[in-house]
Amino acid sequence: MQKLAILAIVLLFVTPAFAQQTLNYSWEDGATILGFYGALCCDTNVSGAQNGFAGDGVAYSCPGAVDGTQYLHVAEDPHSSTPQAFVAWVTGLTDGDVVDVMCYGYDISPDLSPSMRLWGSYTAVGGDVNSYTGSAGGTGDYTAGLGWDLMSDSWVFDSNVGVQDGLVIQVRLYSYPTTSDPNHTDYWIDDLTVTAPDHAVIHFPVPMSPVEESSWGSIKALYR
Ligand SMILES: [Ca+2]
Ligand SMILES: [Ca+2]
Repeated sequence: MQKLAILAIVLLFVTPAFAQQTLNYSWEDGATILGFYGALCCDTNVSGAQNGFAGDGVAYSCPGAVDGTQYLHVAEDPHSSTPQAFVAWVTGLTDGDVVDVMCYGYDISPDLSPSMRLWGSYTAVGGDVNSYTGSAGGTGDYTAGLGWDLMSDSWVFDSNVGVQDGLVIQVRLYSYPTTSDPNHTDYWIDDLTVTAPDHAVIHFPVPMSPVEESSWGSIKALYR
C-alpha cells in the first residue's frame, strides 16, 4: 500500500515533465507564413540559391536551404519599424507551460543589420492567429551573421487570468536604414522546431491555393 502511494506521488510529479511534444517544420510542403504584422512583404517558398538586397541597394545572396530543399523568403519593404513574420502558433496553453523554439535565419552581417531574432505574442482564447492580446517578449540573441544561424528562445506561458491561451512565434526583421523608403531587405528562414506540452496544439504554415486563401477567414471561423 505504501509502495503504491509512493508510486502515485512519483507519477504525479514526474509524468507532466515528460509530457512534451516536439515538432519540426522545414517549409518542404511549399507553405510560407501563418500571418504577419508591419511592413512585411513578398513571402515566398523558395529553393536553391537566392539573390536579394540588404538595404541601401546592397546585393547579397543565400546559397540555399539549411535543411531539405525548400525554405522561406520574406522581405521588409518599405523599411519601417520592426516587421514580424508569424512562423508558428501554439494554442491550448495554460499558466506555466514552457514553449521552446529553434529556427534558422540567414545572416552574413555580424553585429550589423540586417538581422533577425525570435519574439512572442499572445492570442485570445477562441481567437485566431491575429487576435493579439499582448507581447510575450523575447530573450534570444540576434542572428550572429555567420551564414545560417540558429535562433532559439523559450517562453513560460502566462494566461493573463484566462484571457489568452495562444502564443504566436514571430521572426522579427531588423533592417538598415531603419526607415527611409524605398529600401528593401530580403530575409531567408528555415528548419523550425517547436517543443510544447502535449495538451497544446502546434500550428505551422499550411500550403494553400489563391482560391483557398480567400476563404481562409471563414474556415478559421468554424474553429472558434
Ligand atoms: Ca527546409
Ligand atoms: Ca546581421
